[in-house]
Amino acid sequence: MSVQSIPQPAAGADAHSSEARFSLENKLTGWHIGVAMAALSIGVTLGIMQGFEHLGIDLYKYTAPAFKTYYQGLTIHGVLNALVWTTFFIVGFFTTAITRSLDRPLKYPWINVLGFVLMFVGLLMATYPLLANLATVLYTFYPPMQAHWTFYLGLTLVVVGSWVAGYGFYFTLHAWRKENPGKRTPFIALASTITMVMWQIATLGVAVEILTMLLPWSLGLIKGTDPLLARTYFWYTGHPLVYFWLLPAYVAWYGMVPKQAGGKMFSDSLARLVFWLFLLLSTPVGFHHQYTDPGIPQGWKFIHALLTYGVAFPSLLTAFTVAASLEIGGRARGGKGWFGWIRKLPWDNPSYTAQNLAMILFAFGGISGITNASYNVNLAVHNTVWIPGHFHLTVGSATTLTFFGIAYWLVPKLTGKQLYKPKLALAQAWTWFFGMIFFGNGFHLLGLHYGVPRRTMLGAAVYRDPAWTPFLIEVFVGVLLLTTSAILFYWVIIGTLAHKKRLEKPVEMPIAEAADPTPVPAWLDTWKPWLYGAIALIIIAYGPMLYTLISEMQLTSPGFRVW
Ligand code: HAS
Repeated sequence: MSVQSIPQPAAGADAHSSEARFSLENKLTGWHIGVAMAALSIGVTLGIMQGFEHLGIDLYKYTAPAFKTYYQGLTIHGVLNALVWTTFFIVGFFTTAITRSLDRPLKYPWINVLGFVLMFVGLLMATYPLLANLATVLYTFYPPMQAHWTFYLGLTLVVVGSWVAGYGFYFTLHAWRKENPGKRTPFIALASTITMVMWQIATLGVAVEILTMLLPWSLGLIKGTDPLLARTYFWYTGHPLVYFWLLPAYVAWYGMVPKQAGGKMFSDSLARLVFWLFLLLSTPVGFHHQYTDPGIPQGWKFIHALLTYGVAFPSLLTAFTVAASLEIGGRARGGKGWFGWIRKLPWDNPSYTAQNLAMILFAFGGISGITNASYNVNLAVHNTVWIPGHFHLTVGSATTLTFFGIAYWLVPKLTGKQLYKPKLALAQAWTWFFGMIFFGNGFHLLGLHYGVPRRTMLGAAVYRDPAWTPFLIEVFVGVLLLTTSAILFYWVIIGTLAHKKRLEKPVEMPIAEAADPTPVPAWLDTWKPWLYGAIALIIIAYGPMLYTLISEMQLTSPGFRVW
C-alpha cells in the first residue's frame, strides 16, 4: 500500500469544498506544528552536543557565545523538546483532530487564535533568558536555582495560551452536543477534550508555584522560596504532564492507526474507559518523583505509589486493546496464524510504521516506569541516567515518534502536497527506533549497574569509571542514529513543503470505526462523575500534605546561580 492511499482521499470537488470549511483550522494547526518543529530542530541539535560531551568531547567550547555551557544546552534541550515541541504539537494536532472528528469548525475561532498568540509570545519571552544564559535551571526549574523573571512569565503564558485553546475546544464540543442531542461524542473528539481537561487540572500546580513563589522571587518582591513546597507544586503538574504528552499518541493509536492498518478499533467503550481513567488517576501520583525528598512522610509516598500502579493500568489495557485492533487490521489484509498478521500490517507506510514502532518502544519505557514507581528500586535508580533512559523511551519515543507518524499524514493534509520521498520517511522511523534502543539500553544499564548520575557533565567527571565507556559508546551510537533520523525527518518535511505538485484530492484524517457495533454506554459519555471523582481523589491524595506544607511554609531560601 502506498503512503498516499493510507489517509483516505475524499471524492473530488465535494471533498475540496468540505476542506474549505476548515481553512482556518488548517492554518492554526500549521502554525502550531510549525513552531513545534522549529523548536525540536534546536532541541535535538543540543542533544547531539550532550552525546559528544558524555564521550569527553566538549563542543560548547566552539558554540559560545550562543550556547556557553553543557547546563545551558541541557536546559534548552529539555525546555524545547519536552515542553515546547510537545505542547505546540498537541494543541495543533487537537485543533484538526477535534474539528474533523466532530465534522464542524471551531465555534469561536478567535479564542484559539488568541491561545496561539499567547503561547507564541510566551515562547519568545522564555527564549530570551535561555539564549542569554539567564535561565540555566533545567526543564524542571527547581528552586533555589533561579532564572530571570521572563523565563517564568514566558512559561506561564505558554500554559495559559494552551488553556485558552482548551476553552475553544470546549465551546466547540458543547456546540456539537447541542446540535446533536442524544448522540455519543465521537471518540477522537472526546478523548482529545479529556486530555485538555486533565491538562488544565494538572497545570494548576505549576501555575500556583510560579505565580505565588518563583515569579515574585525572581522579581525581588519576596526574598526567598520554600524548595520542598515548590517541588511539591511542580510534581503535582509534572507527572500528569507526562500523560499530556502520552494521551495524544493514544488518541492516534486508538482512533486513527487501526484505520491506517486497514482494520477497526477493537473496542470503542474500552478506549473511552482508558481516557476517563487517565482523567481520574493522572494527577494524584506526584510524590513518586519525591520518594527521596525528606519532608514528605512515608505514608503519603506509599499512597502515591499505589495510585501510580493504578495509573499504569489504563496503559496495560491499551497494550492489549491496541494490539487487538492491529490484529484485526493484519487479518483483514490476509494475515494468518498466530503472528502472520503482523507481517501483513502496512509496514511500507511511514506514518503507520512510525507509530507502531513508537508503541513497541513504549512497552520498554513503560516497564522502566513501573520499575521507577517501586519505592525501594527507585532509591537505586533515582537521579541516575536510568531516568533519562526511561523518558527517552516514553516522551522521546512513544510521543515523539508517534508525532512524526502523525506529521506524515497531517503535513500532506495541511499543505495539499504529496509526502516527499516516503522511503526516506520510512528510514527515518526505523533509525529513530534503533537509535532509541541503543540510547535507552545504554542509559538504563549505566544507571542501574554503575549509578551514573544524570544531569552531569560526565565527560569532565573526575570519578568517571573506565567501565562506563562501552555503554557510553552504545549511547553515542544511539545519538548518531537519532541525529541521522532527525535530519531525515526535516528533509522529508521541508521536501513536502517545497513540493511543486499538489494532490488532486485532499488527504482525509484517518478515523477508525469500532469493530463492536454495541452502542457505547451512557456512563462513558458523561463528564460529571469522572470529573468529580478526579477532584475528590486529588483532594484526598494532596490536600492534607499541601495544607501542612503551606501552613509551615518558610520562604527563606535565596536564589542561586550555579553556572
Ligand atoms: Fe515516567 C520519571 C513512573 C510513564 C516521562 N517519567 C519520568 C520522567 C519523565 C517521565 C520525563 O514512579 C523524569 C522526570 C524528571 O526529570 O525527573 N512513568 C512512570 C510510570 C509510567 C510512566 C509508572 N513517564 C511515563 C510516560 C512518560 C514519562 C508515558 C512520557 C510520555 N516516571 C515514573 C517514576 C518517575 C518517572 C516513578 C520518577 C523517577 C525518579 O526517581 O526520578 C506508566 O504510565 C507506564 C505504563 C506503561 C505501560 C506500557 C504499555 C505499553 C503499550 C505499548 C503496547 C505495544 C503495542 C505494539 C500494542 C504499562 C501501550 C504491538 C506491536 C505489534 C508489532 C503489533
